[in-house]
Amino acid sequence: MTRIFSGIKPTGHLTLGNYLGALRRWADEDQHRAESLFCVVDLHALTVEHDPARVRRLSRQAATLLLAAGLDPATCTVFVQSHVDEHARLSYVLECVATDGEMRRMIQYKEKSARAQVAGQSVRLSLLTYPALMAADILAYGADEVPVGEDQTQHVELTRDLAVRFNQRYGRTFVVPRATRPAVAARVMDLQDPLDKMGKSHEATGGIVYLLDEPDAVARKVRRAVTDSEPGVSYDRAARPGVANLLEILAACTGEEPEKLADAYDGSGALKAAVAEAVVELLRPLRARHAELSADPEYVDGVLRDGAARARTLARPRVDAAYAAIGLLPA
Ligand code: AQP
Repeated sequence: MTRIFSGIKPTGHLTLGNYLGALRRWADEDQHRAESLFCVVDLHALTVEHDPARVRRLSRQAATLLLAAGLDPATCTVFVQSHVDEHARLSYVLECVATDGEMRRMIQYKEKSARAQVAGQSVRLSLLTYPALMAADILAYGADEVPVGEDQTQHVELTRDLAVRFNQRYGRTFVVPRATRPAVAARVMDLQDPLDKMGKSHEATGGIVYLLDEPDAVARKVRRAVTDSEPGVSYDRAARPGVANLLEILAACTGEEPEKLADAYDGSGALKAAVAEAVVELLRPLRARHAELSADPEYVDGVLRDGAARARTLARPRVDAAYAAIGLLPA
């Protein structure tokens, strides 16, 4: 049976980008068609400046949102990365397979290290080595598929390279995984800066729709979305990125094609009103379920405990095999 692994980083409140690019597909499709593991990758949240209490809070909130989005612990495995030691164990071995040049080529490293420098912060070594840990997350489970938004494709490509290289040098140990992307909304853009992706850790929040935003806040952010001075509505990502982003969000909410939707609106005001309504309705059940689950933290903790136990059982033999293959004496 196909195995799927994917994760979400508790570096901020989850956004509409995270939902349309990842969570929704995990819940509606992936968990039903494959043996799936979904993880709150909290170790990755330590690669940038962070407040420990906030990371703890956001980790629980992310896990609760995964369940609110429809992940069913009876159907898939939901857990927290730091609860399963195999991720960190394998990460070191993969750092011994990866090269410095490969890590420095990663776009996220370039963007986030530049942002840290502008903010006068030092760049953590773990920001550079983060893709090795991400590769370990995936390879430990023998995942065939990794459903991700567009921004994570490069990291999955690197994971493939590391798996192939390890297998060639030390004997076949890892499944070589592939990234799968959603048909639309693989890259939801910031409503205030449609050339930049909607990212949960960005400081300017005016163009970011958070999953737990009040409906009024969602509508306000959409109404204030930056578009352009062209009359009418047309779908052209390069020439009209703001309008295209709104059309793609609406397409993801309604299941229609962005090109077709463009014909249905004669101005950006009407388009924004439709997007605001569609997003508010999309998020309504998610918010309601999140409120119910938040009132029962013991249930969420129990799901995470059971999930980690199952994940450990799946990961340990493969990580032990990698240790043996690379030349480490069995304990
Ligand atoms: N804007 C986006 N559009 C579509 N998909 C997106 N994803 C993230 N942003 C968008 C997808 O969500 C999943 C989880 O992402 P992550 O937690 O691993 O972090 P990220 O990819 O680095 O995204 P963020 O939200 O922007 O976090 P920060 O600001 O901390 O870097 C992934 O499948 C991702 O592709």
